[in-house]
Amino acid sequence: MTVLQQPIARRAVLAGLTVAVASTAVSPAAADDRPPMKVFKDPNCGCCSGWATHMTDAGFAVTVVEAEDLKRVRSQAGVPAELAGCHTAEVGGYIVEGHVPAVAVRRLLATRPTATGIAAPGMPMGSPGMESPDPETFEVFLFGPAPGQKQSFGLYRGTEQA
Ligand SMILES: [Cu+2]
Repeated sequence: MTVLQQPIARRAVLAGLTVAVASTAVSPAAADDRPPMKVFKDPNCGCCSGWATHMTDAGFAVTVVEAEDLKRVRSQAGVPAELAGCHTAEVGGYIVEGHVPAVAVRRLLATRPTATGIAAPGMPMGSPGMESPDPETFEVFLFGPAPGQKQSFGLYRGTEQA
């Protein structure tokens, strides 16, 4: 090891220690944590704004990006066409497609499965942003990273697990 490399190696060790300390202290801090989330939506989509508000209320630091070509955003994000919703979000290294409840996103970020992301395809009645007096039960899917890879991430009704 050269003299120049040494401080970098020491810094890496210190960074590792910082991560270890932070993860043991995660429980009390979790409530104040505001994971940054980017929401790509069509400028004219009202239910997309409703969903962004739901995520903000649930404690995410949401940035809305008005996108002209959501189909392109979706395909670049690796969302299979059959799982398409009306908006696409990025949070914690994952993609969240459509009207997924915040509790499902929290579970995704807490369990960190090997996947591209989760999706609530279509426009489920009663889902966050699609509030309805007659909510339906809808499925959230975990998808990727391999093309076509998809499994259930649970059934939801309104903002909660069904
Ligand atoms: Cu919608």
